[in-house]
Amino acid sequence: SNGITRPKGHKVSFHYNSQVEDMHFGKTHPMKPWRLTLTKHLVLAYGLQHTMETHLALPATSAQVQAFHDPDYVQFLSEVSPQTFKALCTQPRYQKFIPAKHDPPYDAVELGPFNLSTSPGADCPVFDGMSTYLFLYTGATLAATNQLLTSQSDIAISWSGGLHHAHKAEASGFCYINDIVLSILDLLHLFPRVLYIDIDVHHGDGVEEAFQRQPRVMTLSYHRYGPYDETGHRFFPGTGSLDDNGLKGTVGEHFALNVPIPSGIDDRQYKYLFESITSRAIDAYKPKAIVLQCGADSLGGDRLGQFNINIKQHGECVSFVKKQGLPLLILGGGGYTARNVARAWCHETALATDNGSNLPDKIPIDLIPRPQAFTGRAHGDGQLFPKFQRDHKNDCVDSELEMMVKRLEW
Ligand code: VJV
Ligand code: CA
Ligand code: ZN
Repeated sequence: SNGITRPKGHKVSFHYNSQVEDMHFGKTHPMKPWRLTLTKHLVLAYGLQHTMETHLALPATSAQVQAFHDPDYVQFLSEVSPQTFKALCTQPRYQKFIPAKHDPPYDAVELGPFNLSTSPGADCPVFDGMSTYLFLYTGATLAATNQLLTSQSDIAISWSGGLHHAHKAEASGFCYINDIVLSILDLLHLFPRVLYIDIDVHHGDGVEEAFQRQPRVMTLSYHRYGPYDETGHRFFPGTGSLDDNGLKGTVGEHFALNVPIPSGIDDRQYKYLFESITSRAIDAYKPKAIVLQCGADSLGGDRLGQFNINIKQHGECVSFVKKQGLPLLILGGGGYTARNVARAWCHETALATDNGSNLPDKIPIDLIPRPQAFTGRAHGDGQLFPKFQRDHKNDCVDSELEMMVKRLEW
């Protein structure tokens, strides 16, 4: 009735459990699970639930998580809470995971095993309900993956997933369980080659590392990368240079691609890089399935990001990948200016269901669940939030971007 239609010729499923919304990493921690509440409400307000299957996610099991992660780490994560943390830390089996000593600025927070901490400034804090949160976002991504494996969906969406920094036995950068690695391991049971694409502003280091010896997975990350700052650090996590191409001397060499980008990249420049490099990668690699991590911290105005990308261009990356017509898993990731995360991910949900141009700027009033929370404009017209959008110094030189594309041609 409001112009929203079902997609023609393909099936989309949306995997989510609202329980993840109630979690708090800490008072001023940048990661806000309630951005997922905003996303969900915007999706519902536009009636997009009628264009796809909505699946209530169940928690992943410890056995599923152990397909990638260390059993000791999984055990710890399944038991940890602010109440149990201290006692768990003293258990003998976890001693070898406690770092002896760490370098600044990491010494500002006291670290327990697995890079976990109860200090307020920690990247990976231990918080109330944390186990529930971790196993639920993983469960959502694995259910989405299963939809693709069984051909029940052509596109499966899991906005609470996409946590690309987690390692085998270590949390990193707000990520605890690497749902992406677990998903790709499942996809490899059926698909001979899987392409992973990561448009989060941060390097997808955890996924790249997990498959650095694996030619059946190609990882391709676009991210902010730059020189050392005054404090002796690079933009997090500091990896992902152009020369980082998979583990040298193994069959996995050449099956990781990295596109390091200076601050302030705009829509035109990002489109040029993304479309030329992604299409070359797909032509050469011929993947049978694609996993797309859609971190929204690459948007202009993000609290942590340093790009000037609009929602429209972010969405065009999704459309470009969708156009390939391969089984597609769409994941969330970073995104620290909550209202923009919701706008972007709702817009991309609409793109997945062929409703990209059907979202009016104003939400149909009778569909608004909580009127005061939104003022529409989910679809992005390239003019969103001008006062936030172009506030990063543009260090991107066209000729350098062009050279990068040339270097990545093979
Ligand atoms: O830059 C870092 C590491 C430090 C050490 C830890 N301190 C807290 C910050 C500097 C070197 N970490 C990054 C991690 C970014 C993770 C991005 C995750 C994703 O989007 O790629 C996928 C979901 C970082 N940048 C900013 C912060 N940490 C940060 C952490 C806080 C904070 C403010 C900024 C943690 C707690 C609080 N404030 C209260
Ligand atoms: Ca990235
Ligand atoms: Zn990020």
